[in-house]
Amino acid sequence: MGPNTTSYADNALPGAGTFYYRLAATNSGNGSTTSFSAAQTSAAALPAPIMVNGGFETGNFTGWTTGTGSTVSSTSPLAGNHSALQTPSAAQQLSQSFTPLTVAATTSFIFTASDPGGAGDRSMNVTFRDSASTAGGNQINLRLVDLDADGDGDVQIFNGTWQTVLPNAVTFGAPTSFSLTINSYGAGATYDLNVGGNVANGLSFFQSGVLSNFAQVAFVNAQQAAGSTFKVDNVSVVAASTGEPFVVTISPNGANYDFTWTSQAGKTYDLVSSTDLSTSPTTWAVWDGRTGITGTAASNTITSVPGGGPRRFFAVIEN
Ligand SMILES: [Ca+2]
Ligand SMILES: [Ca+2]
Repeated sequence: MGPNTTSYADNALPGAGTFYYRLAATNSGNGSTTSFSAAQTSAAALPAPIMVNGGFETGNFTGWTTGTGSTVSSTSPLAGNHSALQTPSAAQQLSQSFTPLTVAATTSFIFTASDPGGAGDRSMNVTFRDSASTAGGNQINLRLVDLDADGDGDVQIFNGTWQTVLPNAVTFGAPTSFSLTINSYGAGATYDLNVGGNVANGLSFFQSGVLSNFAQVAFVNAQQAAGSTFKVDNVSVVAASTGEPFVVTISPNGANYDFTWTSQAGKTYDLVSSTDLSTSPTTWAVWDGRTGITGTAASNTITSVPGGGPRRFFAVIEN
């Protein structure tokens, strides 16, 4: 970092957890002392895994709700040793519910589906529901069809009528990876579906205000033709982080220092310190009586903190 740099954003953290950064500052004014400080940064907490047994590697439907026609198959699995296999019937579905999400979430899965046969015949439906809805209620529906019976699968989304968003994008019988993100925009907004930002053909689709939250993924084989099947595997739901990165800035203030960090109302903060890094900052002593600092939205600043010698490490602890 260059001279007078007072902040650093690390966008390449491996995941949730607490990360420690050593900060060395050199003052060549008198050609002698190199001072050190340390700032502790916690990455914004990422949600725990949302889907249970999304790869069906338990060999059964642990975590899932099934209708008729659902089996776990070890024949030609799409990933690992097992996939879910769905055959058509009148009341079939394979679903999993989870704690309702109110942040953007991306659902991904691998699937393979057999050709439904005729023009417009359906093969696989995928439904996204909120916690209040049941089949036919508030939901976002996708389906795989072959509208023109050319042997290539077309992806449609229901928006009052079925809209084709990815024509001929799926080869029947070939494993296909698929993902889409459900977003919520603005205060109090309901979930919207936005497809197309990451697909090769550039087509897009937007449907607003469908869900009040996101709480279930369901796979349905609604094709009535005998013999139509699909497999699905590696189903995952990844929610966007809800927190802001925790950033600590240390600025010289005369002979002392000012500390500013991203903070939240309702939290309290302690400034702790140590002369070495051999112990965890959670065990460090409060420095300069700076404890129980009331958090305010966006950021907190404390001023005129003594540095305490040529080398000392600091951490801000969020409580
Ligand atoms: Ca699997
Ligand atoms: Ca087609």
